[in-house]
Amino acid sequence: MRVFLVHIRDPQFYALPAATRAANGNVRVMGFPPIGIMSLSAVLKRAGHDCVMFDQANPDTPDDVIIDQIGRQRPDLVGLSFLSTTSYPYAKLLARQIHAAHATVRLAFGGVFATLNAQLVKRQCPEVDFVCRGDGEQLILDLVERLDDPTEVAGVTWAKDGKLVHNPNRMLDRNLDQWPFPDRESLPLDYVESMPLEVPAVLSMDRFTTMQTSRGCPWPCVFCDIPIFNEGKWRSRSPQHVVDEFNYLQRLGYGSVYFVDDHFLLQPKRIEAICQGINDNGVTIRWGCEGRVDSTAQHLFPAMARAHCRTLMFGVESGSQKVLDRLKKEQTLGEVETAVTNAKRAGIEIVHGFFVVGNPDETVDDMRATFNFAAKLRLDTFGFNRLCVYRGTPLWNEYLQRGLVDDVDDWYKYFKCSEIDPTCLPGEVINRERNAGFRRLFVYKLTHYPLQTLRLLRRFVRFMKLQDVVYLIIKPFLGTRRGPTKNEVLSRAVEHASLKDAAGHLTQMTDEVLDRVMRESQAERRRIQAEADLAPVELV
Ligand code: B12
Ligand code: SF4
Repeated sequence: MRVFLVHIRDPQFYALPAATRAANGNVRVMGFPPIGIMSLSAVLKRAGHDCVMFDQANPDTPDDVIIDQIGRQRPDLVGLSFLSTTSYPYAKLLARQIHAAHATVRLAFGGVFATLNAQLVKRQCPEVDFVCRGDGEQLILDLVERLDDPTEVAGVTWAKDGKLVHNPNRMLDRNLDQWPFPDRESLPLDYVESMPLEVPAVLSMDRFTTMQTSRGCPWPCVFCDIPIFNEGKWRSRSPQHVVDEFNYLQRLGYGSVYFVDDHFLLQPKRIEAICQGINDNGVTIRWGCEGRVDSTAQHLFPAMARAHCRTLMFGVESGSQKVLDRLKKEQTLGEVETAVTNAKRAGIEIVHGFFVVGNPDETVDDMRATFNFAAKLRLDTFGFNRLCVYRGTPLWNEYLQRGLVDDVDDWYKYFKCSEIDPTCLPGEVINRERNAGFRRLFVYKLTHYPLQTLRLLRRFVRFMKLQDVVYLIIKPFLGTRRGPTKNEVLSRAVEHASLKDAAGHLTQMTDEVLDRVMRESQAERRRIQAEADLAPVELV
């Protein structure tokens, strides 16, 4: 069988650096590689199938090229993979375009959002034959064997004689070692390692990729989809399997890896064995991961640093215990301080804190406490996002009960909580407090931790345009801006607030408006890209 897999990109969450091509001719993308389709491609190829991948970030294969290739190569199945609410509109559009051009080609959707909303997605996108739920490895193998009648394929939502059929869930497979390493080499793209800051902070120009060593997280945070997607379970690969992948990546010349695990820090013995294996095998790849601050593996932070763990990211969320409890984060401010201090003492170079503002029942004092707390912590970098609510999460269910959202009308929409929940502060107040908080935080950092701050900025200056670094520093002092400049659009960040707003609005448009907006935005991106290709090379 021949399968096409397309990673749907939300343009708000990746960037093409001004120096678009690497020395090997590959296009450079500032963003994470599409490890979902890479995992499926490896599985399909091992089983003897033919698989061609596309990443929508690749300017050499825009949608019309993908559609054209479908016509030429006639795949038996085209799988569209996307992560979240904000990428669903793009998946929907491409599916419709493919269907319009090639009505007989079989289409499948997969990923977290599709999993959690499978029946609704199938109803809204009748042109998509199969909405695939949960892990895709065994599912896609089963599906390609039964494209004409997927009755026996667990985890698929489809239609028979015009009626929706929701096959039973697939049993969660705990044996993750059985799958081959992702097929990273078949896409002609080089991914650039960058931090999710307001302006993209390029960390290195090493060959960069992601790895998944575990799946899931068994905590109950009200805003998070992960426990539902993984049925509250945490599953992991064996240390040996992870170390084997590190060895393999080192042979391929990768210098930097980020784990997309939801909670890497869960099992001390496993972490210890991975670190030991990395050192014993002489692996020098630098890596980063995320985990909870109440991890019992903190005594291993020094071992992780020795095994080249460079980045550690914590979901701090808030500096108010009241807000943490409201979010059911099940962590204390004391635990946050301890974890950050331990990580810095252990020599982890970049310790990042994810924060959320605009939470239910949060007051101005709570927000101020959050920024003051962030200032005191020895964090190197921060992200302060507005809390959003996604269908499937406990918060969504609470909002349903409170009548703030409607499951029929709102399931595919991206809402900041403050837009719909009267117990949140109004948006203007949140933004005002956030800007003021940033300013206080930055001044505090510069005066209390000058070396730490300057070291980090020096790292950024190595790979970023000076004007971007300057912008990163002065942004909190600028007040309200009018929107991104062309340069910012080009080298723009994963966390760019105004673009994220645009992404949110996009999820709420009618399909007709969406179609027009998409065409215009694609034309705009092509135009900007054409200019960028002519611009002088700025990255090393
Ligand atoms: C890494 C990551 C990112 C990265 C990079 C994403 C990328 N381009 O690869 C960045 C930082 C950019 C990011 C941004 C955002 N993210 Co994010 N992200 C993740 C994270 C942590 C891991 C994703 C991953 O790589 N998984 C590993 C791969 C192997 O799994 P997978 O892609 O799901 O694929 C498997 C299956 O789903 C299935 N499958 C997938 N596609 C297909 C297709 C077919 C045909 C089949 C059969 C099967 C199949 O098979 C694969 C193998 O088993 C997830 C959490 C999670 N655990 O999923 C959140 C997550 C997906 N993100 C989330 C969100 C909300 C966002 C943002 C909107 C955040 C924001 N407000 O700024 C943005 C939007 C991103 C976008 N639209 O592109 C939410 C989505 C919730 C929702 N309902 O929308 C998640 C679930 C996190 C959460 N805590 O709730 N994210
Ligand atoms: S600890 Fe992190 S991954 Fe786990 S449920 Fe909470 S937010 Fe989600």
